[in-house]
Amino acid sequence: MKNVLVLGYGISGKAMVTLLRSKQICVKISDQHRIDDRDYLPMDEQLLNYDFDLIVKSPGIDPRNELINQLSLQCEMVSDIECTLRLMDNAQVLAITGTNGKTTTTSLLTHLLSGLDIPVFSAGNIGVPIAEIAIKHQELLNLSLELSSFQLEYNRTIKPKVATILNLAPDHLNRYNSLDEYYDAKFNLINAMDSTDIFLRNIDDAAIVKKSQSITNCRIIDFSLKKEAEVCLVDNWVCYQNEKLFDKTTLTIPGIHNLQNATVAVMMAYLIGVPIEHIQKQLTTFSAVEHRLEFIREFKGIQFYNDSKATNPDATNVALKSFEQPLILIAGGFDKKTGFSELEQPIKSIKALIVYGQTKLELAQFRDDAMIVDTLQEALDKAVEIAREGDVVLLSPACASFDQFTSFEHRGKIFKELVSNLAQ
Ligand code: UMA
Repeated sequence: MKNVLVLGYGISGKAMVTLLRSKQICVKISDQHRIDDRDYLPMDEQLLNYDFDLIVKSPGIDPRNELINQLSLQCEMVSDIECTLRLMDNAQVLAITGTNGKTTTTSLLTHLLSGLDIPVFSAGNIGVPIAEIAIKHQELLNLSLELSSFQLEYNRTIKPKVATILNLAPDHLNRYNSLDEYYDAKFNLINAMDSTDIFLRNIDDAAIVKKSQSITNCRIIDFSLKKEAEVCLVDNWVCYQNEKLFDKTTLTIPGIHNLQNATVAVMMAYLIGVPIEHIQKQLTTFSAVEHRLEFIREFKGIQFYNDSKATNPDATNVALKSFEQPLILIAGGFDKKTGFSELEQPIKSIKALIVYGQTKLELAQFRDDAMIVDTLQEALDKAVEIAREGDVVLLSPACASFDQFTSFEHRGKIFKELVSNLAQ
């Protein structure tokens, strides 16, 4: 690797450039916005005239863009993850993708691997560019890697020791031409794995089972919370073969989806040789990830939860199943063209629906009494007006945030501020 073009100068692009320069590799940088750097090149067809031996594309750049497509035909194009791993020989990679639960599982895995002789770091879609880890750490380490479909679009060489696809559900349909294409991008995760590597397969997910029929390149271990499998529930225990891994009642994170996330994280830790006593001890001290079914406060007997990370209908569906109290749902946001049909039934059975943002009318059609407002502040005001003691007010948008916020973290932070400011 001598001459590399980095496309996109966001957090992953910047870390990538720093890493490449630290290895004395010639770098050019291109971004749709002009940046102040001696190696900047405008993002236009002039790029086709250069002779690069590798192009690193930031995940946010759509590969269907004409220029990007032409560049990828002319030169090998990879993600920042793939490029960084080619430059790292000190990492044992444990990789997690799927539509929902990635961040919780990645964080939990990191927690389970903490306190051992080998240090562990979370990286990838979780918000930490992998190149940042490579710059700072040359020692042997475990990498708990959260990967989005965007980061897997071209993958040919990422080779995790253990990998999983947690689940598959419609998302990002503004980026892919079909659901199949989105699911295929996720399955690129296992392209380079061999018989020494393990794919943890969720056999409770029909789409995963269907798409994984022809996998022969790596070892597969099936897990299920509903039926018998190599990893499954026996009474309250999640077991692997004859070994009791953990008692589900010791989990600190609620819901069946979190039991599944924990099963994966525990199996990954177990498969790389972490003692089961250490895993079980760590499990009891893990707390929920910010913006994911995060309890904010109780006000006048009403509980407020921030689930801003629910950026697709499946995630909201899971959140709705996690409560038994009367529920007031605040939903809506940027339109990713996913459609919301899977929310129709669950939304009918909750106490009230308040919608805001770009998708508000599409969501409102599921209930005649849906309350339609414009902003998150108005949505919260409405929720407080109608909520009674014992109710739960849940922000679980089922949509991305970009119509009114810069990110789901921004949206969640604002919501938490608004809730915290509710006067006693
Ligand atoms: N840009 C272009 N042309 C384009 C699009 C973007 O030049 O067509 C430029 C922008 O001007 C900007 C840069 O690219 O300067 C932004 O790059 P990026 O959008 O790839 O974002 P990064 O800041 O590098 O962050 C990325 C991930 N972003 C996306 O996938 C959109 C982060 O995931 C990830 O945490 C980070 O790398 C570190 O690995 C975020 C995300 O929204 C959280 N992920 C999606 C999701 O979870 O649903 C997939």
